[in-house]
Amino acid sequence: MVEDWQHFLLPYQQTVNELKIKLRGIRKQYQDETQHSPIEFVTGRVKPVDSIKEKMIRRHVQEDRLEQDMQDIAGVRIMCQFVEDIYQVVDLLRQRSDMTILEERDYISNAKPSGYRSYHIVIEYPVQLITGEKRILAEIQIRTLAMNFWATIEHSLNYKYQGEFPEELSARLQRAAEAAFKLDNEMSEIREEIQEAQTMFSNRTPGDQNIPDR
Ligand code: 0O2
Ligand code: 0O2
Repeated sequence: MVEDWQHFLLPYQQTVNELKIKLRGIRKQYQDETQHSPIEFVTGRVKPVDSIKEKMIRRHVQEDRLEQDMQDIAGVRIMCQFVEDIYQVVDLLRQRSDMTILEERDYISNAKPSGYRSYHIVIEYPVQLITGEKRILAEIQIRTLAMNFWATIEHSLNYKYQGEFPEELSARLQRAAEAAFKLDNEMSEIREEIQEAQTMFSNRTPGDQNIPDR
């Protein structure tokens, strides 16, 4: 039995915190250079203990195998404006020397039957503890804002229906996923125009925004 979950999860919390800071740092650097950032925002969480226990039962994970077999105890999510940004982020992550990519799962080219789309990367990340270095597995999910919108809503419905959606709802969710996919494609078509406008806007200093006096 894992007797002290708080103790067990501490290095995972450290991993999530460090990854959030590092990934948000990428966005800051693009902003500093007034370039379009492929990262819109970053969130992260340590999987709640109840979800860990539930997944251990569902996936037949033995407690002594938990660290190796449950890859998403530490999870960070990177949201992007455009599908193209996702692949740029993946390239950035592949070049980093502070983490090792173990697995990549492309649920964008291969959407899940539910309609779920995202790019998943499993990394091994070294955290420095007072007892020395520990290599922690973490899952990075990279998705567009539209994919995130769909996944967030589908996830909350999942809680209500415990994954057993009525057929009609399931079909509607699949159609909604298609619509989100179309939205992403439409946005990609006008990406250059959008980015030009965003760069122009971010170049303006507060003083020259020409806000009329009241
Ligand atoms: P700001 O100034 O609000 O943008 P923490 O790691 O403590 O900073 P926390 O509470 O752990 O944040 O939350 P989490 O879930 O890791 O990340 C939430 C961050 O995502 C917040 O940023 C939200 O503002 C940001 N966020 C959530 N939804 C959106 C969205 O639709 N668009 C954008 N641009 N950002 C979003 P911060 O870091 O708290 O700062
Ligand atoms: P959370 O923290 O509630 O998000 P498995 O859990 O067995 O399906 P596996 O093989 O370990 O998954 O990894 P996979 O499929 O690469 O990633 C699982 C995670 O992807 C899920 O975590 C979700 O965050 C997300 N995901 C996968 N499929 C769907 C889906 O159909 N809808 C939504 N909304 N999210 C999905 P968890 O375990 O659900 O945890």
